[in-house]
Order: sequence, then C-alpha cells, then structure tokens
Amino acid sequence: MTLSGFLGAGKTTTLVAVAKHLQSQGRRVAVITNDQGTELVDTQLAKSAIAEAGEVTGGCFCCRFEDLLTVAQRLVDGHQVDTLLAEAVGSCTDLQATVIRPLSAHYGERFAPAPLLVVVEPERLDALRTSLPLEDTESDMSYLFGK
Ligand SMILES: Nc1nc2c(ncn2[C@@H]2O[C@H](COP(=O)(O)OP(=O)(O)O)[C@@H](O)[C@H]2O)c(=O)[nH]1
Ligand SMILES: [Mg+2]
Repeated sequence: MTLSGFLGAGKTTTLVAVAKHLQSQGRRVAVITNDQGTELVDTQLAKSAIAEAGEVTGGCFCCRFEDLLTVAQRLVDGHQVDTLLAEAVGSCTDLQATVIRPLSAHYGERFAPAPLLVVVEPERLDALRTSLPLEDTESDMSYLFGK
C-alpha cells in the first residue's frame, strides 16, 4: 500500500497505526519511508514500532522506482514480509503513473499494489481549494494539488 499526501498531512502517523494494526492481526509488515535527504527520522520512528523498515533516500519514489523495487524485494525475500506500507515524500507527484501502474504491469506476479491512498488534512484542503487558482495549469501548486 502506498501513501501519498502533502508534508504534515499525517502520512507517517497513519502508516504506523495501520502497520501496528496489521501486525497485531498476524501479518508480517514492513514500512518503506522516502525523502529527498538521507538518514530519515521516519525510518527510525517506524523501526521503533514495526519489526522491519526500509527506505528510499535522495529522491522521491516517482524518480527512484528501481530503488523502491530493490528495497521491496529485499524485505519480501529476506524477511518474509507479506505486507509493505510505503510513504512517499510529499513532493512526489502522480504515483499512479510512476509507481502503482508500473508495479502492476511489470511486477504483478510478485506484488499486488493496493489502491493509492492519499492522506489530506481537511481544514488545509478547504483552505487550498479556496485560495489556489486551480484552473491555472501553469501554477506548480495547482498542478501538485490536482495530482
Ligand atoms: N490533531 C491531529 N494531529 C495529527 C493527526 N495525524 C497526525 N497528526 C500530527 O500531525 C503532525 C504531522 O504528522 P505526520 O504523520 O508526521 O505527517 P506526514 O508529514 O504526512 O508524514 C504530527 O505532529 C502528528 O502528530 C490527527 O489525526 N490529528
Ligand atoms: Mg512522514
């Protein structure tokens, strides 16, 4: 399952809660974190709650699909993980086209991607909806919001 959403929307909180819940049901869960930088705080946070965690650093999932695949395969093959929860960095766009569909199309025998989950903060969503010129296709923020 891949989570997307703006910075601070609640992705990590949701992901850790879902991972703990699935783990308590007997699933072998691993978390994959992602950010533009290195030494990710979220990876340490996930490791304190979940048995296994991996990370994709130095770029978003959409630019580092191969890295995501390598980490996912290592967790499944090396740690007998049956459920992967992956949090994309907030700047990642169009995960449907760059991650979910390629995973289904080319690695569908190994992975069954869940529908893309987008976490939104309701009040922020309302504020953005009224303040952003959504019809302005030249605006970077409108593009990101739309995606
Ligand atoms: N009030 C409230 N705060 C939340 C909720 N979910 C997350 N937070 C807080 O919002 C902040 C950002 O959450 P985080 O999960 O790190 O967001 P991320 O950047 O999308 O991964 C943290 O301080 C969380 O404790 C929620 O449902 N309600
Ligand atoms: Mg996070």
